[in-house]
Amino acid sequence: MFKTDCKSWQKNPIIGLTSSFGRNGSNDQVQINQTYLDYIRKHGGIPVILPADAQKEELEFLVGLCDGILMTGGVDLNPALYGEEKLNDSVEITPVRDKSEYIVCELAAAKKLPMLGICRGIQLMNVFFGGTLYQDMPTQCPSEIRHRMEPPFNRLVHQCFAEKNTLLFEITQKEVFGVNTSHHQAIKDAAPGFVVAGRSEDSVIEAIWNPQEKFMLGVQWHPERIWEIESASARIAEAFIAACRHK
Ligand SMILES: [Mn+2]
Repeated sequence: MFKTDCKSWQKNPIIGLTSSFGRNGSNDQVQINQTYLDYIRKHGGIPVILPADAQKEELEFLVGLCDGILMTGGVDLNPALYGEEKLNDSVEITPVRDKSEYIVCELAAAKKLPMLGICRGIQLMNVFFGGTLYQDMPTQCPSEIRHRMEPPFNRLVHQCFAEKNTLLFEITQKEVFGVNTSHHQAIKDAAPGFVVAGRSEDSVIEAIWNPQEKFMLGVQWHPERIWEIESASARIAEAFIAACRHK
């Protein structure tokens, strides 16, 4: 029995998950929200944490073990990465994490690994491949929708309209579905080669994908917190893990 279980477990794809880097008192901490791990496990993947403070050699080894990469959420990217100065004090950066995630992105792209970006993850993918961001949505693109919801985060608070003929629509089979929202930045210009796949009702970009790659999708909301109540978010994980299985 154990052997059988072990074998089927070994067939599951290994998914590398990026992590946060922060401080708690005098301690530096590498962290990840547990919901990301369960989102991967519940859809048939094995989560492996890629430490936010890892150097290149360590990441080369770890990414080498992976069948796919999930770029997770977190604080803002350094605006210098897309050629801008910090707009105001609302922009909170962690250069240590930026550096390791750039290496992960480079390695994953070179290996053509399936990539899913969530929240900061979509922003990271977009900036890495040459796109730009709104640094502070309330200042730069004010809207009636507040894209920073109050907890609990497992609620649907605005909508995403999926563009036809995109991977997002192909996966979800829905033109419109509910999402949660917990971001203070958003994509301004999509990176060269990427296509906008979904927008909210106030036209904020909620999803991008790269049609030249097998699976390179970013979403601005947090599907890992709502997949049990909105099938569109569950299907994203199913399609991602399926792509990693057949990489
Ligand atoms: Mn939003």
